[in-house]
Amino acid sequence: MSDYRLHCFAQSGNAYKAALLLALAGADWEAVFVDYFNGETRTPEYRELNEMGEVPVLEDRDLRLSQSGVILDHLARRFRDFGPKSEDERREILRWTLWDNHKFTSYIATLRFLTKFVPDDKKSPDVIDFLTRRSGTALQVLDRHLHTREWIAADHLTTADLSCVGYLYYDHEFPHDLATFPNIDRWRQAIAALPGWKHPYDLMPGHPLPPGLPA
Ligand SMILES: N[C@@H](CCC(=O)N[C@@H](CS)C(=O)NCC(=O)O)C(=O)O
Repeated sequence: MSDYRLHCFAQSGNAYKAALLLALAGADWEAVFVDYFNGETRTPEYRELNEMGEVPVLEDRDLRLSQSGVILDHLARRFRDFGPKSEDERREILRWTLWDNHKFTSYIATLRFLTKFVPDDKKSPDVIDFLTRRSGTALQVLDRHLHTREWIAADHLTTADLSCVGYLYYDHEFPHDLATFPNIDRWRQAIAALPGWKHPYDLMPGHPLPPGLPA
């Protein structure tokens, strides 16, 4: 049995945040596939695993954690890497992780879901337009922040970077060209150059989706 079990699926950038940390840390972990696109997270069995009905869930022996931010915090303590080296860094990591969950991943993930996975006849152009503008503003915020610095919250890679980068390797799947955010582009390529890095579709199960589900 592996040290860590991560309930995940390939299209989940929130799960990727945790999977990427495990991969970069060289951890002994296994992916447990969640059949999200066939409704598994809405089943009573899955609600037993996570009352919030969300992916990811991490199992570490008897501990069962949900919320990627909590999982990242836990794993950073386990591996003594990716975490804060001072009180200032701890606050900065928390600040950017909260921002990511509220203003960055939330908009980009929802925008990508609507544009890539919802059938054309069910798409709402107004909602897509709103989310494109909100996520564009958030991308500008992060790009400006990275103008003068290599990493988001410290002078080394932290869980704040792993949280914010969660959806940014699916960039051909949402309507923003990341080349127009040069600091973000440089930073995400620096993460992709780290030993152990893999694209989410190569790190977690479930890609490509079977026929009949959105491509
Ligand atoms: N804030 C949560 C978001 C998790 C989340 O939204 N996960 C998606 C998959 S990427 C999900 O399971 N959604 C199911 C639902 O909202 O019903 C986290 O960071 O873990």
